[in-house]
Amino acid sequence: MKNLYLASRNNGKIEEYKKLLSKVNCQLLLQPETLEVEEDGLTFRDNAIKKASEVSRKTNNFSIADDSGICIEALGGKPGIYSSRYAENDKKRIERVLKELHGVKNRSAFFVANICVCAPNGEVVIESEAKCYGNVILKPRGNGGFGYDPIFEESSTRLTFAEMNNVIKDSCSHRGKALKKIIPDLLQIFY
Ligand code: ITT
Repeated sequence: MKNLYLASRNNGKIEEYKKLLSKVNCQLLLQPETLEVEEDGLTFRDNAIKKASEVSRKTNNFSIADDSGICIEALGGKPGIYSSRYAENDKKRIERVLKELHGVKNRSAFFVANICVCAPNGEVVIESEAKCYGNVILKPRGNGGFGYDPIFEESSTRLTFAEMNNVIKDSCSHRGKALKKIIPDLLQIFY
């Protein structure tokens, strides 16, 4: 069985990938503690490639990374690629977004996930991107998930990501949809 390093330090993402990759015949390993990747790209794609290729090269194994975030229309697409850096923790990030949207009628937003898989030499072998549309609600709802989940109400279900169980979130989320598209490619490498 081939190894696949998950190039992420985000526990919320890690839990999602453990389930999303359960049908792929790989040994899922976590990014080495000592490996720090600077996210200085200007697009989700740049950052996803950077994370996956550095982890692949340093571990000499396949790796998978995503760069993701929430883009809010009334904020001109912010926080976007800066979603994880918008404040020091999830609670403060949510507070900042709700404050910036105070009194704003247009609450449209979407999540993006750009996934990149690299070969042991750091070469990009699979890429995928997907979005999930919804609205930023007025106050948090639900106890599950991570990040901005409690304030993002997904359009088709009218549930926040934090109100969904894993199966529902994976079926409609940016990450779930981006990963689903590349399952056949992953199965060609990991068999
Ligand atoms: P890694 O780079 O180590 O994977 P990170 O948290 O820094 O962790 P990103 O740079 O891709 O990852 O930032 C993504 C941020 O966007 C994340 O920290 C959350 O704040 C937010 N985010 C992404 N996907 C999300 C989801 O499904 N639910 C809630 N928030 C999400």
